[in-house]
Amino acid sequence: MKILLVRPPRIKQAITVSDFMFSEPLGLEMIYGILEIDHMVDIFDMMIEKISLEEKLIDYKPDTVGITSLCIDVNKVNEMVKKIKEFDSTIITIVGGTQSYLNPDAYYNKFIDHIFQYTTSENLKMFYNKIGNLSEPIDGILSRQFNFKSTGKKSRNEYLLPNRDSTKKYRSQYSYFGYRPAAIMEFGTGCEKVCDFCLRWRIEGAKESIIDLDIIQKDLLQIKEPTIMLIDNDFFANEEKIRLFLDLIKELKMDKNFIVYGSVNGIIEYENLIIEFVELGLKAVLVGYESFKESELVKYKKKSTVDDNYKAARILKDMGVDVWASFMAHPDWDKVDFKHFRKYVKSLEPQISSINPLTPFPNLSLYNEYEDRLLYKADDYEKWSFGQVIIKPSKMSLRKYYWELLKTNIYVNLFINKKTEMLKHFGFKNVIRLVIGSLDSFKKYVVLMVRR
Ligand code: B12
Repeated sequence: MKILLVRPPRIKQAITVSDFMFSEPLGLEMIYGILEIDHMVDIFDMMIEKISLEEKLIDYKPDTVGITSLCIDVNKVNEMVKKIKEFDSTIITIVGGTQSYLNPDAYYNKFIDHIFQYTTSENLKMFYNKIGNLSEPIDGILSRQFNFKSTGKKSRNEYLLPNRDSTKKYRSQYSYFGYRPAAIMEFGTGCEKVCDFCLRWRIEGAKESIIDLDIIQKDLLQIKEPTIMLIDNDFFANEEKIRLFLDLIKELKMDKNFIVYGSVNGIIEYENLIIEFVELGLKAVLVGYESFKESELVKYKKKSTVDDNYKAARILKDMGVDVWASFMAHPDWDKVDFKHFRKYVKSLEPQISSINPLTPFPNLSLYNEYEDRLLYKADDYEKWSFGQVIIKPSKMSLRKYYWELLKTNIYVNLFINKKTEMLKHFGFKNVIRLVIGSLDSFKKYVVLMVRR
């Protein structure tokens, strides 16, 4: 069987971070690792490719095309499968990824044959061995021939050993902020913090667990890039986890730059372990400070306070670790709030900051809370990028709110983001790439503002 695995192209009209954070399609590399044993497989990354999908179909002649997808990709994926079926109706079309886990119904249409709601080595092997000849539904797979009904067995995506060589031709372009090339991997899944605005624990579960160490070890040894971004929801979740990872990279004599997502609480609690991690290559931590208001942190069910944010910032600064901070703009902020917020960001002294409007994704309880203030419908997929204002502001017009966001972003980029430090760490070419990426998001904000 000839299998083509595709990542959809960038969604031009959506506000995304993919100009700064542009990592490999890890999910596709994982299924490649399983499927290559019995089949001929190729990955086609349309975020990079210059040739069109039609050209690839003519050239590769696949029997089946599998597409990965995130929330904003739905319309594009549905357009792609239609084109594939029009090109050759016998090609079997399959969709997987975060969107099919969270909202598979977005794909119930006549151009899609199967949806992987969750993926395990077991359902993958079983499905691809029986493909085109299914007599009954398979766990985790919603097939059109069974009216998109599965067996009802619930589970989650399994973390499999990716084949990193499957994206060899693209790897030099995968990056994380200024680090390029960079690989991504996960060491522990799940998150026990269960913050109200966050989707990640809904995808991976509310329980922390370490991934099979055999997979981790094999994976660490196959990664050739000098930088590894660990995509764990909170790398500093507990002492045992950090200890285990540090011992492992010491044992494997890894000489890499590491970037992690880390919680404020973890930074404070495991300061001593983080000092050790810095000696072993930790370069930057993505920290969700989220807000300057105590009341909002409580409402978001964040387990940290405004004061904790300052403590964490001080700890990382003293260790010389870069902080890539993220914040959420609340729709009830007024002009004065934005002003206080800018001051607050400055006082935390992060190297880089990003500010996203609060996004009550349909799978979150926040969605019901803000349902009557939503500016877009749940199926306006391209709008749900976490970069666009989704909740109607209460203290100013939408245009003024966009203006405040734009002003804040410009202020942060010009006066807070540390350009000289970035130049030192990332080099001229990478900084230019980041600046161009920021200008592109500014441009999109200006368009949104003017259109209002
Ligand atoms: C790495 C990452 C990225 C990478 C690339 C992701 C990719 N798949 O292409 C980059 C940096 C480019 C990225 C960008 C964005 N991301 Co992102 N990202 C992540 C992150 C941190 C990890 C995703 C990951 O690799 N998981 C591990 C892999 C193995 O899981 P997986 O892809 O689901 O794959 C498994 C299965 O689904 C299955 N599978 C996957 N595809 C397919 C296909 C087939 C055919 C089959 C059979 C199976 C299958 O195989 C795997 C095995 O189990 C998650 C957070 C998280 N922890 O989930 C956010 C996350 C997925 N991103 C998110 C968002 C919102 C975005 C952006 C829109 C943000 C923005 N404003 O820019 C952009 C969109 C980019 C674009 N299209 O232009 C949201 C998704 C929300 C949603 N409902 O879809 C998440 C959950 C973070 C969040 N905010 O909550 N992201």
